[in-house]
Amino acid sequence: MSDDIVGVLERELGAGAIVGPGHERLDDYGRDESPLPEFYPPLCAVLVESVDMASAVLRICAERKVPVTPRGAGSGMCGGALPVAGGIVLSTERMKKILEIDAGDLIARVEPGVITGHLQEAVEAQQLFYPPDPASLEYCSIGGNVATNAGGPRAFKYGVTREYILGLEVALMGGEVLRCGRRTAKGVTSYDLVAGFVGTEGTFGVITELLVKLLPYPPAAATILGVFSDVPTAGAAINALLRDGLRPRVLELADKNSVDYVRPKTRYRFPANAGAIVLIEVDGEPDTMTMQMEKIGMRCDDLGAIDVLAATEPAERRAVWEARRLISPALKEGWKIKVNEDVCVPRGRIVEMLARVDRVSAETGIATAVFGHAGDGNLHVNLLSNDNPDDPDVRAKMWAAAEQVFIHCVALGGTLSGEHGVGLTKRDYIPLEQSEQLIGWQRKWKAMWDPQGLLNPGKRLPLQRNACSE
Ligand code: 2HG
Ligand code: ZN
Repeated sequence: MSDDIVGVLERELGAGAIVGPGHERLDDYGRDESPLPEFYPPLCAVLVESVDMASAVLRICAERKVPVTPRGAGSGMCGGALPVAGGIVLSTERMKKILEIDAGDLIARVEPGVITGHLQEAVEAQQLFYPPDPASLEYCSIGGNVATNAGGPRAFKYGVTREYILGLEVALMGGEVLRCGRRTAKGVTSYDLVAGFVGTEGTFGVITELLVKLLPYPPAAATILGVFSDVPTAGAAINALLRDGLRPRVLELADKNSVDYVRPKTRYRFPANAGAIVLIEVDGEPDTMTMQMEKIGMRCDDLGAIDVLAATEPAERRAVWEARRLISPALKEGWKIKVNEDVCVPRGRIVEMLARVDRVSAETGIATAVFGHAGDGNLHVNLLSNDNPDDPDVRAKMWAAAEQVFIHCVALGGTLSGEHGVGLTKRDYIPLEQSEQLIGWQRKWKAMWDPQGLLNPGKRLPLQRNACSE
């Protein structure tokens, strides 16, 4: 690895682009929102402002065999943006321009550092809709969302990020720039490289521009809160609503622990007797929406809800959603250790998965909070502890419990991650779900884009013997 890489980058890109040794912010680039106690300071972070700068960084680093870890807003929960192999961090945080919003073509063209919530506000001002709504939407970036193929509550009706990415500009290791995809609503002329890049967590290339698909803004939306006495009844109600064929835009669950931790932090008054909450949101034309609300409310009553509350006013809905998005930060603040998983099971197995999480908690004595996108089978299983986070035995116990959760999830036909990605934290558990053959083909695919293994090394796939050092 070149010793003088920081000096070379400074000369080529200008000192203003470099957060280098001794800079008070450098350590920030060695952390993200994952539950890892370690931090991995890079040699420097390069804050690129254009595709040309990104391409130059990737050329310089490839020539000198320096590892590069791409980074968006650093809100990832699996260590995907941590420079575990050293080298440099390539941050797109300064690439914040919304280049174009076209209401006729129903597309937006944006840089990767645009904050997802800002994109939503900008398109909403033109009566347009960008549905993916990760809970971190106020601070995560659209480039990071593409890198992880982020989901969110509205994925239940509208699908995940991949469904909204029509085209990408990607800077590749070595400096080549590739543009793939299309501006049209349909198109099958080439292999679908866009889909191939989405969700690769910066291991294939660095996204420098995106063409995003938009929808017309739904004329009206309303939120319903089904209050249940316990999680099994709420889980069974979710399954029954799914079987009814109802398609609200959101079908979320939050257990008692999740609600109790967020309660003091939010303006929304959750009912005191809530043992579990089912959060449902409908949208559409006002009259059909009202019909849907009535039907869902009545069904919740039939299915054992102790209360059904409606939030139709924008201010009240904002308060509900603010509360929902605060669950994860509230738990993080409330516990010394929060190992959060995002397993996803087939919809028919939700109730069973919830029961198995309870079993893991009873067997290990580890507290849990479960919430998230239950309608998609995507459950945020949070393992919580107030033991010493620096004690390796404590951490080993937490990860052993997480492994049990993974094993149960896979046994039910599920997958380890529904939306947060693999990064570092799930990398070594992949063989629980995937065959050697499947992992082998993914290694070949990765090697095609990054033959020297320098781009975000040590992520996404289990380490091979003699692979990069950590
Ligand atoms: C959410 O849905 C996020 O709130 C965070 O995906 C989940 O902290 C978590 O477990
Ligand atoms: Zn989530």
